[in-house]
Amino acid sequence: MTPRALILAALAASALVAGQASAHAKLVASDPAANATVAAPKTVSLTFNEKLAPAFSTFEIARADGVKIPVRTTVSRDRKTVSGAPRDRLAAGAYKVTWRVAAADDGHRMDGIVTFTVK
Ligand SMILES: [Cu+2]
Repeated sequence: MTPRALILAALAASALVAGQASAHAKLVASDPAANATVAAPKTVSLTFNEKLAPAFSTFEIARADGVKIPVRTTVSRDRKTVSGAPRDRLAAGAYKVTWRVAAADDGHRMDGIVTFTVK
C-alpha cells in the first residue's frame, strides 16, 4: 500500500469503530408513561436503553404554567433509570418532565420531554 492508501484505510477503520461505538442513550420507558393521565405519582422514573453517566443525568418537573416542582433525582444501580420523588404531592393538572442525560459509554448528551397529566 502507498502511504496515502494506508491513511485512507486507517480512516475507514476508525470510522467503522466509531460507528459501532456510537450509541445514543434513548428513552425506552417512563413512569408515568408519556401522555398518560394518572393519579398523583409518588415517583417519576425514566428508563434508557443504555448506561448513563449519573453526574450528567437528571430531569426537572414543571407544571403547565412553567412553575418547577422541586425534585431530586438519582440514577439506579444498573445506571439505566433516573428517578425522583416530587417534594410535594402533585396537584391535578398537566406536567412536563424535561430530561438531560449523558451516555456512560461515549458521553453523548441527549435530552427530551415527557408530559403527563395528574387527574
Ligand atoms: Cu452516542
